[in-house]
Parts: sequence; C-alpha cells; structure tokens
Amino acid sequence: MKSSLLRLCSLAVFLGAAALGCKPKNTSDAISGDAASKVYVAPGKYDEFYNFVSGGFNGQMSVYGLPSGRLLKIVPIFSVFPENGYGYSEETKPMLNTSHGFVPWDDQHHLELSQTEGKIDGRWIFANANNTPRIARVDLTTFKTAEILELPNSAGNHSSPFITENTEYVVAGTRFAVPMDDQNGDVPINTLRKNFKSSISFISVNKDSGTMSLAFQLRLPPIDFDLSHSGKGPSHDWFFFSTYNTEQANTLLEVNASQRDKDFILAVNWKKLEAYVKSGKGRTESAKYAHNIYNEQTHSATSTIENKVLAIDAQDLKDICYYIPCPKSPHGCDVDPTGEYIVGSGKLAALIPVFSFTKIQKAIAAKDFIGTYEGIPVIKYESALYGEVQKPGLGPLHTEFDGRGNAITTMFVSSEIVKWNIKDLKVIDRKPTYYSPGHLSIPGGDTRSPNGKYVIVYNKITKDRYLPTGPELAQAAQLFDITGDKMKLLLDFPTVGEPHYAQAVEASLIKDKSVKFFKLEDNKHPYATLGEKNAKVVRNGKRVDIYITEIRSHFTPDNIEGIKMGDQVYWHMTNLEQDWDVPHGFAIKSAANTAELLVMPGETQTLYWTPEKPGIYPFYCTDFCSALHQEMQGYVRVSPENSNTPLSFSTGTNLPDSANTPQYLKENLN
Ligand code: K7E
Ligand code: CUA
Repeated sequence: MKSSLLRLCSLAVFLGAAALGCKPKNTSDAISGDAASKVYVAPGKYDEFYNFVSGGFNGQMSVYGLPSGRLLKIVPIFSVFPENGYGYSEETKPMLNTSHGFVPWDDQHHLELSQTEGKIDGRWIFANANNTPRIARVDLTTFKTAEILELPNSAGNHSSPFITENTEYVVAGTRFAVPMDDQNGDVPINTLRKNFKSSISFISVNKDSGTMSLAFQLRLPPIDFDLSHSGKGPSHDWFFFSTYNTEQANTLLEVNASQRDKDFILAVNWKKLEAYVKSGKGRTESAKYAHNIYNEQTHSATSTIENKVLAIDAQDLKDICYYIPCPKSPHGCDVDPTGEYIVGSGKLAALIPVFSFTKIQKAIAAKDFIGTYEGIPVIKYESALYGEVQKPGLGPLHTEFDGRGNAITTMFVSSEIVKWNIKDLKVIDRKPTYYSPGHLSIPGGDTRSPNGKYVIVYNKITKDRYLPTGPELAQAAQLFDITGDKMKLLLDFPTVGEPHYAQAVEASLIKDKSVKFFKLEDNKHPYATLGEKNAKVVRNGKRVDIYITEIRSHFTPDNIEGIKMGDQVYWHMTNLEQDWDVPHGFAIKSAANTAELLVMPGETQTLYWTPEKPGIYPFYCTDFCSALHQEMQGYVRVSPENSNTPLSFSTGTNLPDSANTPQYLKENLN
C-alpha cells in the first residue's frame, strides 16, 4: 500500500491539509516517564504476548514478544528462506508449487489467528499471498507453514484471509477483476466490464486437522475487493467486504477509480450461501490450482494440482449479497466485538462511517434500496448508517477494538492513531505515530474478546526514528498502552519486511503447546536414517542416495568416495538428537547453487546436488551445536563419469595414509 498511499499523502497536502501534515511535531515529548519500565521484560523472563506480524514484500511472518518488541522468529511462508532451507530442501520445495510452477516469493499482507466461538484458540494462523493468490496455514505448535492452497480465478488476493467465528471458512476476495480461468483471457483490457469478474473464495477448514479445501467461489461484478471481516454474535452469519473501483476503470485508477463519491461495503450472508451451495446451486468449473500440504510424520510436503471449482453467481441469488455505499475508496472493514457495528475507512474520506447490523437487516427486510448494481441491491446509505465519526483525522485506514467500547483507527495521512467511542462516535484521544501508520493490532482486537492492554501500530515510514541505514530504513512498530483514556507511547521497535496486518495473543494460549523436537520413532520419512548403523550410500544408476545422520558433533558418514560426474545426489540428513533446540545444519561447497539445510531434532531433510566437476567437496554443520561444532565436518570425493572409484563411505575408520605422516606427528611432539 506504500506507493499509492504516499501519493494520497501528497494529494492530501495538496488539498490544503498541510495543517496536519504527514509528519507530526514534537516527536520526542511523546514518551512519558514510566514507559521504559512498562516494556521491560527482565532477562530470562517471557513476554506476555506473541505478536505475529505480516512481512509484506518479504513473504514471511515474523514473531515478536510483547511488550518488549523482541524478535523471536521469522517464519517463511511464501518466500524461500536460505536461513533454514525452506524452499530449497526437497521436502519443502512442493510447498511453493503453484499451477504456474515453482513460485519462490510473494507479498504477504494479512494474518488471522484461528478462532473458536469468536475467541482466538491458538491453533493456527492463516496468511495471504497477494501476488500469486494463495492462502497458507501456519501450525502454532511447530511455527512452520503446514499448508498452502492456491486460489484460481483470482488476482491480487488482498481481501484475505479473514475467518468466521469458528474458523468454518477462510474467505479471500480478489483485488483484481479478471477473466475467469476457464474462459479465453485474450481479450482487450478495456472490455473489463464485459469479460472480467470478481470472485470471493470460501475455503473450508477441517475442525481437527485444519486442512483447507476450496469449498466454493462466489462470482460478483468486476469491482476490486480490498479488505473484509466476518460478523460476530448476532451478525455471525454475515461477512463484510470493502470494495473500490465501482467505476470499473481499467486504467489510471488513481483518478478513474476515485470518481464516485461512494464505493461499497458488500454484505454477504455466508450461512445462506452455504445452504444454497449444499442444496446443489452452483456449477462445477474447470480450474487449475495447487494444494500443498506438509506432513510432520514424513517431514515432507506434497503438492497436488486440483482441477475443479464450484462457482455460484451472486446475481442469481436474490437474498445473499447487498451493497452498502461507503464514502471514498474504503480500505479497512472492521466489525466491533459485539458484531453490531461495521466500520468502513474511506482512505479519502474526512469522516469514518459506522454501519449498524440491525439497521442493515431492517433495510433489507423493508427493501430500502436505492437501486441495484448489476443485479445486486444497494441499500440506502442512511438506512444502513449508525453514524459518522466527524473529523477523525486524515486518511483513515484500519480499526481495531479495545473491548471497552472504544475503537482505535490509524490515520495514514495525518500520521496518528485516533481513539473514539463506538456508541457516541466522539473522539476521545489522538496520538501521533512515526510515521504514516498502516495497520494496527490489539491482542484479539478483531475478535469477540479483545485484550485491551496494548495497541501496536505498524508504520510505513520511519525517516528519522533510527540510525540511518542508506536509502531504505527499517519499517517500524510502535507500542502504546491503551488501558487509560489517553493512549501512551511506550516503545518503538523496527520490524522485518513491511508489516501490514498483525495479530497478537496472550502467550499462555500458545507457549505450552510448542513442539520441542520430533520423535525419531515417529519419523516416517522414506529416507530417514534412524541410527548411525543405518547410515549408507546407495547407488541406483545415476541416482545416489546418501543416508546420513547428524549428532553432536559428527556426520555419519563423513568420508564419501565414488560419486561421479553426472550423478544426481540426494543428501538425506537425519538429525538424531532428541533434545530441545539442537538443530544441525548442513552446507556443501557450491552445492547446486542452493542454500543450507537446517535440520530439526528428529527430522529428515534432503539437499539435491549435482557435482559440477571432479574434486573434493567439503561439507559442514552450520548451526553452532556444541563445543566441537567446528569439528562437525566431512569430505565427499567426486570422480569423472568413467572412473572406477568404488563407492565407499565411513566415519572414523578411513585413517590418513601413514606414508605421508609429518615428522612432527611421528615424534609425537606437543
Ligand atoms: Cu492497509 Cu494490504 Cu491491509 Cu497494507 S493493507 S496497510
Ligand atoms: Cu552440528 Cu554444528
């Protein structure tokens, strides 16, 4: 969102909003005296919250502790990660497979923790990939990406992955309208209105395993979906989506998609829609999309290409979809903890409209419509509106809730967060942020039961907040205490990538479920080596499988000869440790131009290697595992294709040729 919002920013200044400006004054006096003690987590003590932060253009998720802001982990989801071999090992490569082949990068904007009865249950966190539309599920016992599902008929998967209160569905609205995958896409771009459609994907989630499946897609007129949130409590059956480009422009959207005074929030009765689908409405269309699942028994992923999708047209269903006019290119679409209030944040609007679920229902019952948009009823703005927050600031983007009847909204253009009361819509407090906040997060802040202790704000621009590091500066998060009427800035901390949405949750919901190591007896990897005595090197034509183990502080085998040019070599590394936090690494000189592997205790991971020329190739452990970690090393010998070097492998027995012993060693000098 950075570039377009920067343009908005300059636009607002141009419009005479310079008084609020992009950069707040008084950057130093915003900190109060006791801030340091409030974020201090003593050495050896745990943070109270996990903060899961989207990585934006790095395709990863980072995990911080709060209130300290300490970075705990980076979890690769949609991007290869040389640090641990994700996307490089044979086992993880299928995770990044798509209908377009291997796609090693994506743009990750939104995260959503799984919920049961509207409360975070600490089991999984879902992530979206914008560019090549995908939804991922990260397992919060291993902090690893467990599943990735590609979405057909979609492009710029931005309005995603938002979930229903019991994680029945993950929904994903397309940003771009596109021709459907089973149609001829070779059409003039300016026939968008005729040939393009928008889709919302409903992905069902298995209650026990978490396994996702693309249940159905709802087809809609070609306008752009931006964000969404499900209803709660009384509005449980509904989903709300913000849209833009109701103009259906296909060029210079900056201008052409900002013509109309209002775009829409789309209300979808997903419960009824589900019933229609179950009753057999909808049609099967051909489609091609990958479904990738990581199995922690085999420590391997599989990728399956699916070829069908169930589609259902919004225009054919008279009581499912309703548009609600919402001022000026709405972005955030947030539902308060009671489920009654739906907050739309028009990026260009000078107010925040708050819609009432009760009034929406009444308007639907009374057919209080101003007309239809491509066959879908449009509810009268005033009939759906609870009220407007007047003069909240400039460039409202996203809203979270504190659970005490208040909402906090980020103002991108005026660089501040604004707290307002949901009932009387009065602004209670505003605090500058440094600078240009995008998303914000309160623990449970989009669920039925927020923990209103902190808000964390993710800023797009850092400027002078940190030591300069060349043209690009760290993105930054800021932590505020929100327990009082007035919000208090406590801490700045730099973040990895460019955070968009984030989630925070009490650590107690997750920390005790953490897997400490994988049990060797459960290791069902087909190339696992369960004990050093089983280590071996097996040739099968050109294919060579090296069954190799790692334990402090050696490889078995660590001397291998008889590999030949043209061989396809698979290094299957099994880490034999059965202890917490003892990974071993594996790297081999110039190995297939890839990365290292980081193998968790009890796990097997494979590096594929085709030697480039005859010679000796050293390999070693990259993770400092013991006092003798530096000794954890070995050699592999590669001979010409036609050589008759026999295949041999060993550890500790292939002793030096005594003819060449240096005098110093012979005399045993010390
Ligand atoms: Cu506002 Cu992609 Cu959620 Cu960025 S989006 S800020
Ligand atoms: Cu194993 Cu270092």
